[in-house]
Parts: sequence; structure tokens; C-alpha cells
Amino acid sequence: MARIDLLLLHPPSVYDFRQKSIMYGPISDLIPSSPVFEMYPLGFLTMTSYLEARGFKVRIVNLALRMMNDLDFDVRTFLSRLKPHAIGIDLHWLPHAHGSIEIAKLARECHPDVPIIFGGLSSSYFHEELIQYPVVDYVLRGDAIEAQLYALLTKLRAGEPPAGVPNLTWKVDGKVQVNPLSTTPHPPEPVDLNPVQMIRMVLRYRDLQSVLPFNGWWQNPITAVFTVKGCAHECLTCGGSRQANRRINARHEPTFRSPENLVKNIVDIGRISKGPIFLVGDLYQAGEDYALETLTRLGKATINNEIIFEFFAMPSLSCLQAIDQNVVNWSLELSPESHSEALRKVQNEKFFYTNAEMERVIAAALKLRCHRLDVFFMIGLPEQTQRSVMETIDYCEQLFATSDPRLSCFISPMGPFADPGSQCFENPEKFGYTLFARTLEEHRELLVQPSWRSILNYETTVMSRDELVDVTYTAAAALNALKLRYGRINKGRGQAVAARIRQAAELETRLRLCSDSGVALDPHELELLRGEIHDFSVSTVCDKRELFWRRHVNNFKWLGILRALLFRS
Ligand code: B12
Ligand code: SF4
Repeated sequence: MARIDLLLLHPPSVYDFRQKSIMYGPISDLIPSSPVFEMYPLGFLTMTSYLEARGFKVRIVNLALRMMNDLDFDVRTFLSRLKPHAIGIDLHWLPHAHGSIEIAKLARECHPDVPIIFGGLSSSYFHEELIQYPVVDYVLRGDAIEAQLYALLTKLRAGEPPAGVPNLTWKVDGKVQVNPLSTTPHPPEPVDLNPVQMIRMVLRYRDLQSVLPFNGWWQNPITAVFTVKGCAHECLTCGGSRQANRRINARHEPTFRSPENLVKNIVDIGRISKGPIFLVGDLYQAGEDYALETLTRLGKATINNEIIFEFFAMPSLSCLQAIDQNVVNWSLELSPESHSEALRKVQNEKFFYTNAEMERVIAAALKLRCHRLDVFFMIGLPEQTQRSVMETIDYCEQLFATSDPRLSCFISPMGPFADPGSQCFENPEKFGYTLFARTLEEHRELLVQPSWRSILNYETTVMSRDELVDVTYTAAAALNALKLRYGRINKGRGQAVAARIRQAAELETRLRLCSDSGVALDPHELELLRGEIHDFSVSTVCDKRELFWRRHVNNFKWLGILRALLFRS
């Protein structure tokens, strides 16, 4: 069996979701994952690239996806067949609070002497609580820890104590040690993400299933390329905002990838995949010169993949033209969060833009070659009422009426959790939030509640958890009806979504009544809900397929893959 120096495991949100009767709700409808949150962090790929380039053998296993795709997949049996020297588990997104610890327990059972390392944003935030779990040996804090992980693995291999490894929280004889955060955790050039390493990994371990990022990726092979570590913005609800990054990662300013390195990464992906490439982070955050240099390089590289740009602030019209001149196939994502300018201002005061400014950008993009323009709205904002949410849907109608079918709108609740480290989590009273969980353990308990209403870790002073749930389904049904009317979705799909929303809302109401009256749900219904992740929690605010781009008959460039394997590191 091929050597494994580091086994990277991605847990499901809840272990074992296949045995539990939980209605997760539409908490993942606007991302490719299901409510199991089976997508592993991009950082798995950067860590792999860094370590493999230095002689370590890394294997990624997406346990969440394996469990979803094969109901008989037994985690214990699978893990016990492997012989790793170290195990890494991500607790990056807080919704993995339950699954990550449970997977660590299984890993410990199978490999009592193998060190278990946790990492990711939520691990960093909760490091002092996390290290108290007996199954957690090390927590690596920070958002750019490739070098520190390499140092830790090297020490472990040599049998030396990791006293000098920056960013590490660990234990000596049960006593917690918190090594200081590195003063240079922010390499000017964030570590590359080499897609060829993934193919090598598949061949080395003869296991494709474990490396796939989410259910359906093979048919919709979207890839993401990050442009930045950290963020310049201060959105109140975001755990990756500037002040959250300061607090958790000691990252005071965002660090941008060089245009050269960024475009190289896009070109590398374009050589092997025809799928869309999502540029994570607003290119114009680093200034117009940075964006223009990136776009000029992209223009010279002649990429045919669809490139998806997101804007956090509204770009100038010349920015849009620069995209159009240099990128053949492009799409745009905007997240105004609400139609209400007042609410938008509360959410992100510094980079506020008006509806009129956004509408000018929309009109200009649609006059150019922009293939698709998605506008995202959110439920659960500070000061947002039920009425305001429904007015957002009215605004969507306005956008539909004045734009062509390349524009679509989406709305979803902030969920399941308000992000730790965000301002609304750190100062809930100030921003009108009530939190139902603060610690890691409290979040673990929330995750196994029977319905998403009681899983939400927050409500606002103007919308209770019940109201957040109710308005989500009402708004989703109204938006879906608009999409049908304005031809954004075909009749069959639109009607199916409407039926799913009705069914989900009815079940949620029954669960609520049972919970409020202390009566158990009908055993037959409980059994129907056991292991259920699709019928009541997927495509219940929009059809999941609306998220994906057009497919190719053949999504991959096999010759390019072969060439990359033969000639590149
Ligand atoms: C891009 C992005 C996404 C992409 C996913 C990309 C991906 N596969 O990683 C999409 C849009 C799909 C997404 C979805 C979600 N996201 Co998101 N996302 C981001 C964003 C904007 C950037 C993250 C990024 O590019 N990181 C760069 C990569 C290279 O680094 P990394 O993955 O973080 O990995 C490094 C470290 O974290 C660490 N690390 C990570 N894992 C491990 C494991 C071990 C063992 C070790 C040692 C280290 C380690 O080391 C890595 C290398 O240095 C951040 C906001 C921000 N400004 O950071 C939000 C953010 C991370 N997302 C967040 C959330 C809540 C979600 C969702 C739960 C939202 C939802 N309900 O749908 C889902 C979960 C998806 C899933 N797992 O299935 C929150 C997390 C808050 C929290 N503490 O829980 C953030 C902070 C802000 C936000 N609200 O969007 N997201
Ligand atoms: S939500 Fe706001 S703060 Fe968070 S990553 Fe996006 S722009 Fe930055």
C-alpha cells in the first residue's frame, strides 16, 4: 500500500447523518454542497501541493462525500485499512463541529498512536476549547499554515517536541501550550494550488471517489481559485471579514496573490478542465492596476473556460470593459444582500453602493459579453424585517423586468450559524442579535436538533427563529414564481421547486408543533426523515441546478491531463 505521511479527512457536518432524523433546511441551497457540507476546504489542495513538493505523501479522503454516495460505506472499516503517520481533520466551517470531533474519535480508535491535527478557521477560533477534547492532539491556527504544518510533521517524524512550531496549540502531559502566532504568517505569495497533484493522488491511491470535492462535481466540474487571503471589507455577518481576520488569524490586511501566480493557476486548470473557474475575492479589491494586470495576462493566455468574477463594491464601467476585452467567457456575481440601501449600509458601511449604481453595472455587463449575472440576497441581516424580505422579492421582479434572462436572483437564509469572529457574533446585542450558542460544544449540540429552526444559532431582535424560517419559505416561493413568470426557470423545474418548498414548509410546521407541544413526531414520518438530506433540504429555495454553468459533452481535457502528468511536477 502506498505510503501516507498525512491523511487529510473531511468530515460530514453531522456524524452519522445517515442514522439521524434531522430536517437540515435550505442552509446549503446556494452552494454546490448538500446540507452534509461535503466540500472540503481549498486549503487541502494548497497544503497538499506544499507538502508533496517537499517529499511528504498526502492523501485526501472526503469522508462526507463517501458516506453520502454509499450508504454502506463504513468509516471505521475504511480508516482501519489505512496506515497514516499523521491525520489532519478540518474544522474550518463551524457546521462541521459535530462531524469533525466524531470522526476524530473513530480515527483514534483505529489508530491510537497516530497524532491527530485539527485546522481551519473554526479550529483557530475555538482552539483553546478544541484542544481539550482528548482526541485532538494539535490545533494549527491561521489561514496560511502550510509552512507550519510542514514544520510540525517534520518534528513529529523526528520524534521531537513541536515547541518551536508557530501557530500551534498542543498539550504536554495534558497541559495546554499555546505557541505564539507566527509574525510572518502571510507569505507575500500565497501557496500555489496545483491541480495535477490531485490527479497524482488519485492514481497513487487508486481512489477517485475520495478526492472529489462535492456530489455532482464530475458532471459540473467547477473549480475555485483564490485571489486573496483575508478581506478588506467589514460585513457585519462575516467571519472572514477584516476584523475577524485580525482577531483569529492576526492578519491585519488582505494579502493578494500576484497576478502572475494567479493567472498561472487559472492556465494550469484550463489545461485539464473545460469547467468554469470561480475567482474567489473581488479582483478590484487590490486596486485597478492589480486587476488590469491580471486581466491583461488572462487576455494573453487565451483561456476558454468560463471565468466567474465577484464584486464586493461596484466596479467602474471601464473595469467591466477590461474584463470583456480580455476574457472570452465570463460571468458576474453580485451580493447586495438586500434591496434596502439602509440595510446594505448597516451590513457594509465602508463600501456601500446604491441600487442605482448596481443597476448601472448590471445594464453595462449585459450589454457586453457577460454570459450570466447572478444577484444574491440574504435573510437574517441586522434590522431586516419579514416585510423587508418580501420587498426584496419585489425588487427582484424589477430586475427581472428590466434585464434579459442572463440575469437571475437568489435568496437564502444566513445559516445554519452566524459566523464566529463576525461582528454580529462578537457583539450580538449591539447589532440586534440573540445567540443560542457561544461555545464549540454548544454548537455541536445545536447541530443534532431535529429541525433547522432549532439548529440556527441566532435570531434577531426583529425576526425570531420561527419568523426567519417562515419568511424564508414564503420569499423562496414568491421568487420561484417570479422566475417562472419571467422565464428564468422552465415550467417543469419551477413547479417541482414550488412543490418542494410547500412540502418542506409543511414538515417544518409539523416539527415545530410537535416540539412546542412536547409531542413526538409520528414514527412513520420520523422514519421517513431518517438519513434524509435531499427531499426536504435540497432545492427548497431554488433548483440546485440553477447554480451550475452549461456543461460540455466532455468536461475534461484528457490529453492535457496526460501531458501534465508526464511533464510537470
Ligand atoms: C471561497 C469560500 C467558500 C467556497 C468554498 C471554497 C472551499 N472549498 O474552500 C464556497 C462558496 C463553496 C463556500 C461555502 C461555504 N462557506 Co465559505 N468562504 C469562502 C471564503 C470567501 C474564502 C475562503 C478561501 O478561499 N480560503 C483560502 C484557502 C486556500 O484557504 P483555506 O481553505 O481557508 O485553508 C487554509 C486554512 O483555513 C487552514 N486549514 C483549512 N483546513 C485545514 C485542515 C487542517 C488539518 C489544517 C492543519 C489546516 C487547515 O490551512 C489552509 C491552508 O493554509 C471565506 C471568507 C474569507 N474571506 O475567508 C468564506 C467562509 C470561510 N465561508 C463560510 C461559510 C459559513 C460557508 C458555508 C458554511 C456557507 C453555507 N451555509 O453555505 C459553506 C460551506 C461549504 C461546504 N463545506 O460544503 C464562513 C466560515 C465561518 C465559520 N467559521 O464557519 C466564511 C469565513 C465567510 C462566509 N460566511 O462566507 N465558501
Ligand atoms: S462577506 Fe464581506 S467581509 Fe466577508 S468575505 Fe465577502 S466581502 Fe469580505
